[in-house]
Amino acid sequence: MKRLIPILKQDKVDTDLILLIRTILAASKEIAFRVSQGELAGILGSTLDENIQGEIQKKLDVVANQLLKDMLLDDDNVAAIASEEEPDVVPGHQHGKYIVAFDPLDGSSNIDVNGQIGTIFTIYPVRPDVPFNCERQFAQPGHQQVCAGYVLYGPSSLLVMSTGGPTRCYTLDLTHGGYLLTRSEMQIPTDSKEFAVNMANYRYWADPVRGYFNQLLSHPNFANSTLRWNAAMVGDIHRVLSRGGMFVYPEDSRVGNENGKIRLLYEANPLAMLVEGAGGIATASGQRILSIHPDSLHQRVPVAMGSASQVAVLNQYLHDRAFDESTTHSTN
Ligand code: AFP
Repeated sequence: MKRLIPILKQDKVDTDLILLIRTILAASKEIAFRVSQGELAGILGSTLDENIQGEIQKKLDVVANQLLKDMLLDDDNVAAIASEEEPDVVPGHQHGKYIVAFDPLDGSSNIDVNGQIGTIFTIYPVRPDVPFNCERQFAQPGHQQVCAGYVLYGPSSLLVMSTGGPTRCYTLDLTHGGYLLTRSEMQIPTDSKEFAVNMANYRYWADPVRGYFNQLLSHPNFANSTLRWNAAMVGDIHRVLSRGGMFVYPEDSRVGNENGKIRLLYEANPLAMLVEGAGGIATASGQRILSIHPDSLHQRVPVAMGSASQVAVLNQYLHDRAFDESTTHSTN
């Protein structure tokens, strides 16, 4: 089986970028080890602190964030860091070539139940036109990512990553501590009966979103549809990449969720790059996620990504309903 670094060299990835990816993966191996230790490492449960999203931080969130931050700040290639667990940009090295954003542990609510969790990361080239350590460094649309990936800590630890070409999957080999290539080109089936959405949020959705899911649950055209929900986007997207389906987190009426829950910079963009690299589509209110120009570090976006035909049907339905509503208003 092929090892990661020779594959990256074969893909002609810049040497400094390879070194940076190695840094992130070194941190991921530390996190994987602590996750596997669970209660024995004393890292289950919550801290007394809240992150910038107003969510109580889990101990493992804090540990994973610190590991990634410390190791990345030791890397001269890193100009700046952004994290779900950090309110502001963390300055790195003035002459660093890259900026890095990450969600150190996606799916935190699964930590204490031994469920799927993962680290999501993204790398952009540094912007030469703004100071190396300012928030505007991260105001780049997702199509400018030079690398996106996640490490899924499940029964085995998997790395799914793209450096602009295909989305590849590697498995962490605990016997020698390296990632080995296990799927060289992930390909999302164009159609599937599976969908992932938190149906408990139905009461908060707008009418068109409710209408689509009513149809999905009851219309004969959608017979055999099956719901899967991990409460960890990284796990849901891994299933979608593996056997198709669609992940949806729409905007809703709860305070703070006007644009949904998923963060553009370190969740939606990297996962969108992986989904597109595997032949799927990734949208926010019908727009390609990778073309969105960010307006803030922790910006949220409503998300629909996965099998091309399934996401297209959803977007068409929402588009038609929006059109119906606008024509009804204009004729009244
Ligand atoms: P965390 O970043 O707090 O772990 O949140 C995970 C997440 O953003 C995403 O991974 C899940 O799909 C989603 O939240 C789950 O949200 P619900 O609370 O609505 O199930």
